[in-house]
Amino acid sequence: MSSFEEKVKEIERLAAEEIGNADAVERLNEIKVAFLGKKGSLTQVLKAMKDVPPEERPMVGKWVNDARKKIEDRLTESVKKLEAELQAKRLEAETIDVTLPSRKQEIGHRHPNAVALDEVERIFIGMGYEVVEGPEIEYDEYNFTKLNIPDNHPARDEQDTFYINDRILLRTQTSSVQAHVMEKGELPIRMISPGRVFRSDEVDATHSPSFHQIEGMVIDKDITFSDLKGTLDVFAKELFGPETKTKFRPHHFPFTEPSAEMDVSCFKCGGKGCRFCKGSGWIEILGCGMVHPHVLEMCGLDPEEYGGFAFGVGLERIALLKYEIDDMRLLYENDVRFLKQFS
Ligand code: 2U9
Repeated sequence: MSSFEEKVKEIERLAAEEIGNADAVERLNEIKVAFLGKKGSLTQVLKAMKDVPPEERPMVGKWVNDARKKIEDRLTESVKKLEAELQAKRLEAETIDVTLPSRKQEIGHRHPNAVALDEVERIFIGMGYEVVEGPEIEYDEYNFTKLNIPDNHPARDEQDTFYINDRILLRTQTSSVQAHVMEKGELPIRMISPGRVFRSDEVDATHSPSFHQIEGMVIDKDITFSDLKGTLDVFAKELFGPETKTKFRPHHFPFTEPSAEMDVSCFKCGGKGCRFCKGSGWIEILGCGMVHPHVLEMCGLDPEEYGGFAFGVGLERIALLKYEIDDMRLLYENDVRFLKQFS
């Protein structure tokens, strides 16, 4: 064997050995440069061709080319193999075990106000009432004047009412919605108006500057105080259970005459007296009365022909009582740990 042939074979053997030992694509690139690059060992052999007799040069050229081809093939094959191994490792690291239990997602819950409102609406819709909503920003005329609360009435005081300007305010009661409906003059009226109201109150366990009311009103011919009592008695029994008793105490509101407050027998102790009803056996629940003739007149109705009753109840008060929550602030914080008790 000529020394050239031996040299080429030796280079080929060395390259094969180094390619076999390479453990990274970068290393294979280095090997490529070391053997096949401009200054590579195989290229050096070609450069030494000038010392070869001309008739032997084609033979030497063939050896070199064959060796180059073999080294290139080995390199390509090794690159492929290493990349496949790398990909396999990556896939293994990224494997997801789809049989593992998933992390529990906290989902939202309905607010006690929303649950209580649904219940109240269901009861009144069942008695043929319509649910009407109105604007939270009102004219003082609809919030006060038409409800028989004159200019000098203490309820208009800055301390109780958020005024936007001297005629426009954040409504302090949803009765303003009723005043609008009466003015439309489509009679008879049987409606409730639930919604947010605003009063300039300090926050404590039973007060908030923003809370919700549900006010109701019936206007027709020949409506009596017995209609009021019967309707609200049905409402109380539906809301707190069929054994619930009701009691009406005289009261005063500017927009109703006569006026009353309704108590329900304590649904905790059945009326015997307990901590819940502070020993009295009764729980105050709402205000009510016969719509004042002045109010009817100011809203465009003839009090000689039409009359009716009205009532108002605080939604938060219903929610606190029904779900036995002892601090109203819990209703405004929206802490999921609190809300999750309600479905
Ligand atoms: C018109 C005429 C009269 C609605 C009424 C009450 C009594 C009442 C309060 C109870 C607690 C609201 O949530 S609360 O602060 N309301 O006591 N509301 S009679 O009377 C009306 C309504 C509309 C045109």
